Amino acid sequence: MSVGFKRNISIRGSEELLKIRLDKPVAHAAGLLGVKEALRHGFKEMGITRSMKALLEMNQKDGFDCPSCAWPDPEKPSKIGEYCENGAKALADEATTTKADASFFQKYSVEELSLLTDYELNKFGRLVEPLVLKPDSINYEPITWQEAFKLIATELKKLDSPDEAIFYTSGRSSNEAAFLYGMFARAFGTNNMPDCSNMCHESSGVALSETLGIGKGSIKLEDLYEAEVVIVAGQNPGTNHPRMLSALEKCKRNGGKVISINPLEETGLVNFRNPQNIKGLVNGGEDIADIHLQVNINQDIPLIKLILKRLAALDTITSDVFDHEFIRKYVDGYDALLQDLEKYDEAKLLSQSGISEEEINKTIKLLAKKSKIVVCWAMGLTQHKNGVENIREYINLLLLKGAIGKPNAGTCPVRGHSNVQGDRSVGIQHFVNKDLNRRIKEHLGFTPPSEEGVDTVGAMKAMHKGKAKVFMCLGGNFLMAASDTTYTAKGIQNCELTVQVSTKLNRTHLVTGKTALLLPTIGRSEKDMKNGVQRKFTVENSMGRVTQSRGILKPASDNLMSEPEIIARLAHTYFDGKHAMDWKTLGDDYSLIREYIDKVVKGFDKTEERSSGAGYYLPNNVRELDFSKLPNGKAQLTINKVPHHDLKDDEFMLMTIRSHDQFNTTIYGLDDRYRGVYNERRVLFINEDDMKQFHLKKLDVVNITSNYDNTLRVARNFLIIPYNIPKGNLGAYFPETNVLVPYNHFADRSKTPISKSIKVKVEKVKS
Ligand SMILES: Nc1nc2c(c(=O)[nH]1)N[C@H]1C(S)=C(S)[C@@H](COP(=O)(O)OP(=O)(O)OC[C@H]3O[C@@H](n4cnc5c(=O)[nH]c(N)nc54)[C@H](O)[C@@H]3O)O[C@H]1N2
Ligand SMILES: Nc1nc2c(c(=O)[nH]1)N[C@H]1C(S)=C(S)[C@@H](COP(=O)(O)OP(=O)(O)OC[C@H]3O[C@@H](n4cnc5c(=O)[nH]c(N)nc54)[C@H](O)[C@@H]3O)O[C@H]1N2
Ligand code: SF4
Ligand SMILES: [Mo]
Repeated sequence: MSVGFKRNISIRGSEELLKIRLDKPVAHAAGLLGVKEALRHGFKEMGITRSMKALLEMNQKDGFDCPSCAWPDPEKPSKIGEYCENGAKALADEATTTKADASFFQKYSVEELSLLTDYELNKFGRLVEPLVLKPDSINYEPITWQEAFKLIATELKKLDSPDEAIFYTSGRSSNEAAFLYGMFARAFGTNNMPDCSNMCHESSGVALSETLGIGKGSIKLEDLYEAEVVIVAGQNPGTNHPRMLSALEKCKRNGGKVISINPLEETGLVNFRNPQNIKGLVNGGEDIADIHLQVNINQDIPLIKLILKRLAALDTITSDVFDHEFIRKYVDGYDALLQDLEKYDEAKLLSQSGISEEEINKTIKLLAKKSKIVVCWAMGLTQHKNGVENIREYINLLLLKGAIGKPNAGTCPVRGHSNVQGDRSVGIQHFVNKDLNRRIKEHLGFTPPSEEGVDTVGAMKAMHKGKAKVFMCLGGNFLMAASDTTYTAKGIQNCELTVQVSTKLNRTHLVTGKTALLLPTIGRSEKDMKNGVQRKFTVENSMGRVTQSRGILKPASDNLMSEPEIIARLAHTYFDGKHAMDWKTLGDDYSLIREYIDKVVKGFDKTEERSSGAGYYLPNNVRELDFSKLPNGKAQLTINKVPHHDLKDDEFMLMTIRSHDQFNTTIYGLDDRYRGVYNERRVLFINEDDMKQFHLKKLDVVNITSNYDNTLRVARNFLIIPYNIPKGNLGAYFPETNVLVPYNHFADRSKTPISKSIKVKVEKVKS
């Protein structure tokens, strides 16, 4: 392939060419401006009629599930609309009327396209026909669906071992698509099934499984409404789960209190105007967080240890701070934990956490007599070396307070992608589940492999070492989502064939194996028709409720294929119609897939009928206070170490976070309204004292470097932004900073990359 193309295309309009503008962070989340923003995106991308029609059906019982985050809909949705600004943006992004067809790919080579930003790539619109990039070509060209399936089948058959193929999944796929995909990978012979969850809530899954016996949260949406205290730790709901603010608002109206634990004072937790009620539209809103504990990055463990120590001290006096009856009946490890807490010095814990004595006192006062406590969390806890321990420490607090397995109390790991939880439930797992394997054998008629496969980090390494030759992705943008972008890119380029089932153009389509296939699929909001009948599919939200989803818009092209059908037809071609499962028929009729899911996946039952309307809850042992699978049949208190980072004088802790205008690697726009940054994403949030100490001025240009295992990694040309963030801490956006995250550093046991605590230095390039 030739090199040295000039960057001769730009789709940035005059609006986007503006220079960076800074403003105060927006004080109020949502409200009128939120509604206006949502509609602006919708109208621009998909026209007024389509936008209004689609928005009114989003998250309604007979409509479709919002393609954005996994926050649940209320069991009784409001008729005037159950969506938020960012849900509307996600919809507009998917349902855009702009299209990247074969003539577009003929005009621009892969190399020319790769010079554009992620924001620009996404703006080219929907992928509308299957395309192939041949080894001797620099342009994608059209291919028929059948030829594409044959090509994949041929490459798969050439492999020396099934483990030379890797099947990645991103969390937007339906239960039906994910089930077929996972079963195809197993029928083909591998458990190489990394998924986006490995980079996301894997630490939660591990921590919850070993302490409470299920890798999912325990609360239902309605539990939040009457909780006495909701702790929101390491999560930015105003941007990433906006309708969670409505639930918190309800909780507050009922007298509940909210504690935010976060290095940043995130908009929305401060003041929230609910666009779904008139008061919220026009008036001042609700201050959501009663207490903000501005913790240092990755110092949640010392903070919680300090809180536990103080509560324990009070409990020795009054005996009613911890729930002793609950602990006796259901909890293991009480004495050991209390003994361990004695080892720690309170003053040291306080200084490590970065919180003031006054705030700690307020927190203790609030928590002491309360037992209806919910802890909500997301990536601020999971993406650290000690991610699993972080979560276990918060679970200690809940268990000591008896705040588990009762109404209005419990765990709430707030999931990311709209169906990431469902995908895992129906079998996207790289590890071996003997029980599942037994049922596959019994009901699907083939023997699945019994060796553990690779997760995301394992996939990156296998490709890098040339051990993987075929890499298929059901959605997502693996290159930009995974850590260590340069390392990952080299790995992907080692493959013989890369296959991307996608809706929109992204960088993983441009950094490819020797041959690459781009298979365009139907989005959530679109009608999935077969022989004149519309098909439905199912999803599972963050709280374990299974519901149906049915798109309403005309698909972006007649040449799209649904995800289940793509997998079914690939499997049919690969097995040449000779396999225990009738793949072709399954791809046509999803109700048959649901029948198989009911038989093979524990907890799914009569999904065909029960998924309609408000849907149904999957079983959850924590809600039943059943810990019989755990040691001594009890929930487990755990002893967790305080993390030490040993930063040198010129080193900082960097967290890589989301702006208000992106969904993971999909960049909707260049603004982060809630943090007051406009027209620019290459920014570095830093404390003003640190700026003084390191002689940095606002908008200075810096390079950020990390040095792990003697490898220097550099993210170039970031603008300095003074911000309310603890000293020694930095914030910058993902995925621009993924180049800094070392592939070999991840959470113990969950292997989630350390995207929220990267040791870095800052070097001034120019003022
Ligand atoms: N609009 C929109 N919605 C989304 C997404 C999106 O990109 N855009 N992504 C989806 C996905 S896949 C996910 S996983 C979720 C992500 O949802 P979040 O986890 O809310 O997303 P992040 O931006 O990664 O924010 C992490 C938060 O943790 C804080 N934090 C960082 N380090 C620490 C720490 O050490 N301790 C504590 N206590 N806090 C810390 C940060 O300041 C930030 O507020 O959102 C989902 N929803
Ligand atoms: N540094 C750093 N890295 C991170 C994170 C972080 O906080 N910091 N967060 C991590 C997290 S939590 C996650 S979940 C991962 C996200 O990792 P991924 O899930 O791999 O990435 P996304 O950006 O969500 O994927 C976007 C692409 O999905 C495709 N797509 C969208 N809708 C559909 C659909 O309906 N079907 C199909 N087939 N394709 C579709 C589009 O082509 C789009 O370009 O990133 C992780 N990486
Ligand atoms: S909270 Fe999440 S699921 Fe609900 S409408 Fe907003 S983006 Fe969609
Ligand atoms: Mo995620």
